[in-house]
Amino acid sequence: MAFELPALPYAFDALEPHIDARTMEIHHGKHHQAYVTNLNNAIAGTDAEKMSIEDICRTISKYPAAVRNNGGGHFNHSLFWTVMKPGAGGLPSGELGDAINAAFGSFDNFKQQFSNAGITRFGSGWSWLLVSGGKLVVSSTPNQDNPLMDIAEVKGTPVLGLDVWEHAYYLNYQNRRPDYVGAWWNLVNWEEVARRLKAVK
Ligand code: MN3
Repeated sequence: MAFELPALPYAFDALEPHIDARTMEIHHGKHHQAYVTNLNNAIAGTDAEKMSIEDICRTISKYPAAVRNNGGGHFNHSLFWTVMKPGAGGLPSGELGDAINAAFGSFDNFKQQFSNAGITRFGSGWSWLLVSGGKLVVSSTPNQDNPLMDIAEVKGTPVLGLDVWEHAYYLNYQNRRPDYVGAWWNLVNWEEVARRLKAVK
């Protein structure tokens, strides 16, 4: 079965003022849709058609660049939409909050490390909070790579991801990536991050 664009779990304008409606409309309806379409074209008639996007990512070194770029794009954006929510942000609580404090010393340390990973990523890419070898760590990947991929520098299961491609923020923030990253923390859906962390364990 072909991969499909997942519906956004909120309206295009729901994340304003932090992310504007026009950016969301183009990002979801054009960029993510293109990754899905191009992925389906790239795997047409191959065994990958029967695989999950996660399993494709885990064995990505066996595939051509079109699968790596578009399959990564599909997985990454599918995660990205769910880890944001209108009126969210604040501090993670419960087991997730404890795990972040244990791994990074404090929430502020984590936030700084994760933000820097995105701000200092040259060109396009992502910053991640992931479980790697049983530990919570921060990493960054170029382009549409992700930590599931067998070619990733830091491998593991991502529970939070931030898109720092210019298409994610340019209309509103132009060259001010740090402002976008700073505003994005007001949207983090910690319940979804906690759910993903629990699923890893
Ligand atoms: Mn994007």
